[in-house]
Amino acid sequence: MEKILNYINGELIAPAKEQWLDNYEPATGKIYSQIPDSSEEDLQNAIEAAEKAFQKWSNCGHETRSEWLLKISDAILENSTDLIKAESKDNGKPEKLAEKVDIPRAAANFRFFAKAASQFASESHHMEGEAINYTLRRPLGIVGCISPWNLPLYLFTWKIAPALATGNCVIAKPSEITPMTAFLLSKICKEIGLPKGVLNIVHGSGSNIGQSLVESSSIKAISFTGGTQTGKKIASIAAPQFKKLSLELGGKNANIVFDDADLEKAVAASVKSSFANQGQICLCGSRLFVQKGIYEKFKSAFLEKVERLEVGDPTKKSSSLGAIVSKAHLEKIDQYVQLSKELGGKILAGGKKRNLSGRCADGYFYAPTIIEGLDAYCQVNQEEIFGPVVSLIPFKTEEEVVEWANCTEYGLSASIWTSDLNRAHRTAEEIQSGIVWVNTWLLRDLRTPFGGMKSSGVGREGGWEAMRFFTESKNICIKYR
Ligand code: TXE
Repeated sequence: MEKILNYINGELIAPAKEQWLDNYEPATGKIYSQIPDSSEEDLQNAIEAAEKAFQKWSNCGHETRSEWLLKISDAILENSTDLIKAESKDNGKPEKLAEKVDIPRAAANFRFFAKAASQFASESHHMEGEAINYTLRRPLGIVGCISPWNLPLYLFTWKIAPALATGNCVIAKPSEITPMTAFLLSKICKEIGLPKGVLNIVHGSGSNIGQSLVESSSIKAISFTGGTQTGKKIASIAAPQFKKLSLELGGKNANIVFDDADLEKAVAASVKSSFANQGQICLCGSRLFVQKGIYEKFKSAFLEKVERLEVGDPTKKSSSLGAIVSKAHLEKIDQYVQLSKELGGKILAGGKKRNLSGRCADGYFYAPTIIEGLDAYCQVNQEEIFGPVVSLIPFKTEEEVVEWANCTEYGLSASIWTSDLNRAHRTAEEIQSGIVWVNTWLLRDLRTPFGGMKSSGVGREGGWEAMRFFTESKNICIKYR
């Protein structure tokens, strides 16, 4: 049975207490590896390593850091075959999705912030004839990066890259449900000789090593992506320490199709935004609002495409949906679908687990599910399901759909489909979310601010937002007359 190891001070080592957690393959329901259930001792070793490395790393200059990040990016691409297989096996997603999205994006994250490191500058403010102010931006020190299981390497590297680019040393904890590609990343970093202690990867449960990481006074910031409830817990610990916090949390995103939308494009994109990654992307459009005039046409075209989606073995090219990440999450999804029936919802497609044969007979599979007939305020349309489940809701007017889109506690992203430019700008302005796509979905420019409002989080990732999050600014004023 393969044992995943911690990466501390440049070495791959077992947890001090030799305690391990089982790691499951979602497609087969079988344990296929073990991960460290790291403890306080492992964290202290990692902090010591990071403290030893910080002086040199924070002063080696942006060109050197930029070169190291490019080396990691190149090495990810060189190892992409293994990383793709590992990501799919660990998360349950189709290999073709890991190949198209997860692994290329992990390499792109390091490349993007390698370039950012060489361009990052700050401001000066001239008091004519009297003084000059300049803003000095210095790294925070040792920072913590904690990531979820849905886009494992993609989100793990999205935090680590800017933290390293700005001269911090990092202690990173991947989800205990999908640790494998983080382990492969640590092997890559060891292989290329990344200076010891600059990046430390500790594995284990959120309530154990995760919580210790947040609690430690040696950790000057936490960049977290995960559930809203966990975000609240982390904030309650970090806030009294005045620790910098970036929280990317849950979503219950609106996907709004007006009568004048390009029907074919809206349907095709809505299939993706409803079911990509088994609906386990916080940016998925789980509430599909369709204006009455186009509702029936949209519904039949959408249904026709969804019924053709294949739920299958993630290693098969023909599989559009792979396995749900865990048994517990599969049950959570099914409970919401059963609840929607009790609330009077009509199941237009799916609505139950999928039982596959062969090696996947005991895997965690769920049919892409479309629910109709539930109002915007019911529990199923208010709470995050985070699975291949979408609620189809007809609406009459722009005012009505904006009110419904904004009526949840979340505010992460939204999509709007219309050919009326004024309406696009008007509605985008009204929607309470950090990200709005018009006539597209998940089109990403890494320079843009990424994040949500309300219960979807605090702070923004991406571009200069991330570089500023991981630095402390100091204004220095020099009087010269
Ligand atoms: O979250 P969890 P999950 C949301 C998504 C869903 C959830 C799925 O909508 O609700 O996250 O991810 C660690 N102290 N997003 O279930 O449990 C845990 O070990 C410190 C939104 O993984 O919050 C894991 O590494 N750490 C997002 C990480 O937190 C703790 C995109 C996330 O675990 C901890 C992805 C604790 N007390 C998912 N408890 C977006 N907005 O982009 C757990 N962890």
